[in-house]
Order: sequence, then structure tokens, then C-alpha cells
Amino acid sequence: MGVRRRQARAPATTRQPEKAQGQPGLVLAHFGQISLVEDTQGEVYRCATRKNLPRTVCGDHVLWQASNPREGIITQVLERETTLARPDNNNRVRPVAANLNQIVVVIATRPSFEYGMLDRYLVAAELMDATPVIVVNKSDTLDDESRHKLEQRLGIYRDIGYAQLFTSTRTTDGLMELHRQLKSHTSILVGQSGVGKSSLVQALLPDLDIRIGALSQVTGLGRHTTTATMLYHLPDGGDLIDSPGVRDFTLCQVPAEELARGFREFEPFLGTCRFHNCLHISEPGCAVQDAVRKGTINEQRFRNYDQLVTSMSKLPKR
Ligand SMILES: Nc1nc2c(ncn2[C@@H]2O[C@H](COP(=O)(O)OP(=O)(O)O)[C@@H](O)[C@H]2O)c(=O)[nH]1
Ligand SMILES: [Mg+2]
Ligand SMILES: [Zn+2]
Repeated sequence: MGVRRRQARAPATTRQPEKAQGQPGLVLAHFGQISLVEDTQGEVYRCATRKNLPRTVCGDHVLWQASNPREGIITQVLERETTLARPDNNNRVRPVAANLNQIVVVIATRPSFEYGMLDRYLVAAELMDATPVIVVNKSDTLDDESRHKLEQRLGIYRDIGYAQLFTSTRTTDGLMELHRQLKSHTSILVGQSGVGKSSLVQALLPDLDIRIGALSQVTGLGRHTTTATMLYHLPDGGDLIDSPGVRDFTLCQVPAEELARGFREFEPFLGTCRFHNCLHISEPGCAVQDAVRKGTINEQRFRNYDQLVTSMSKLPKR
């Protein structure tokens, strides 16, 4: 009897559940002190955050309590599985979104893009274990020749295994493929302002205007909702986060050994250099530099790596 009773008891390692602090919710967006929190039924509430809690970001899982029919207070920010962060204008690390597992880097020929920035996004994705995807939007503006040229230049990314899509919100070219790629992921669209991120969201979410209208009513913030980082549910599963464009995307400081892991084609060579703490810049017996010389690693990608290592010490720490 006594034995059975002991067995019925929770194992010693299981702690008593903490006193419930509220119901689970998902942060769709936050504006200053206010977060838009969606409950498990899909209802959205305008919530303040209890003092002493970290700031919430889009994609955060929280516990919250309703205070009146449309408002509430966040009592706990649950641990983030992943965080996309970047330095702000004051060189402080700012989380952009949480709990995402796919980063869609949107580029276009207008505004023109820079391979350095593309690589920084790809590194950020690799280091947070998110799947990077490259989307070339405005494909309708490319004639056959310029498309071919671009495909060739981007070929090195395909070679190292990154999914790559050409899309157009005008002709709907590539939107089915993009849809398929986004399904059952939590993805964020990133890239410069003007490349068509919000247009892609609009194209993928036919009832977007209705939703934004409904959200505006909750927030009382009007169409401002479209300028914040915002999470949307896709009709066939998966979540899509639209972020306002940034002129430049910089990384936060990471140790150089870690940075090399952000360049996935370096992987087979890491750990085979003469010096175990090799930064692959100018050290003798470096397997990475050797691979660059042999053409196994693309030179442009290596230059971007080199530049990142050099600039790392000026970046804010994570
Ligand atoms: N030609 C062309 N223009 C597009 C396409 N997608 C978006 N645009 C235009 O690009 C501009 C910027 O789009 P927007 O979605 O606001 O870009 P965002 O800043 O990245 O969100 C708008 O004038 C859009 O109409 C596209 O596929 N083809
Ligand atoms: Mg936009
Ligand atoms: Zn090396």
C-alpha cells in the first residue's frame, strides 16, 4: 500500500506547478508600451506589460490576465526559443521578433541590394538555427537577360543549399512556391524598405485589409499597425511576420569562431586548420583560406566574412 502510494506521487524532480499567472497568449505586435496579445481563441487584446518584465516583441509567448473586455496585462514573458536581434541606432541590442524558425530575405533589383547585407541576414539565420530563404521579388521588372545574370550571381547561394525563389506580386509569379515554403513555419520577411515585403503579405493573405481593420479597432492606433513588426496567421498554417524595412542590417557581436559557423560552406573545413583558434583571416595552414584559393569557397563570400570579423569588435554584445 505504502509502496503504491509512493509510486503514485510525482517523481522528486517534478516541481509543483507555479501558481497560474494567467492565460497563454501570443504577441502579434507591440507599440511602445502596448502589446497586441492574441488568446487561444484568436481574440486580440490590448495589453500593458507588468513592471519589471522584459519588453515583449512580436512572436513572444506570454501569460496574461484580462482586465476588461478588450484589455489586459502581461504577467509573464515565456522563454524565447529563438530571437532575431539587431543593434538599434544607439548601438544597443534590440530584439526584433521571437520564436521564428525561418528568415525570408527579400531582395529586388529596385531598390538595389547589396551582397554584404544578404550575407549578414544569412549569418543571423544560421546562428539562430532558422532556415534562410532568399526571395527575389519584382521579377516582373526583369527581362530575360537581367534575370539570367541575377540567377547566375545568386547561383552560389543555391550551390550552398539556400532555397531561392523569384516572385512578383504583379504577375503572381512564384507566389505558390512561396506559399509552400512558408507553410507550417514561423517566418519573418526581412530586407530593405521598398522591396515589396508588405505587398507579399498582402498577396498571400487575401483578407488582410479586414484583419488590419479589426486590429485597428482594438488598438485605436489606426493604420499605424502596418508600420510595426506584425505577425499574421497564414490560411493553411504557419505564421508570417512582416517587418518594416531597415536601411542596413548589422549583426550583434558574436565570437569569431561562432561567426565562421554562420557561413555554412565553411563547415567542412572548420577544425582542420593548423591552429585550433584560427580565425581564417591570414593565419598559415588555414583550411578555409586554402578552400578559397582552390575555388571551393566563393571569394566574395569569404571577403564578406573577413569584413565581418574585422568589424565585430565595434558591434554591441548580444
Ligand atoms: N513591379 C513590382 N512592384 C512591386 C512588387 N511588389 C511590390 N511592388 C511595389 O514596391 C513598392 C514597395 O512595396 P512595399 O510592399 O511597401 O515594400 P516594403 O517596404 O518591403 O514593405 C510599392 O510601390 C509596391 O507596389 C512587384 O512584384 N513588382
Ligand atoms: Mg512594408
Ligand atoms: Zn582557418
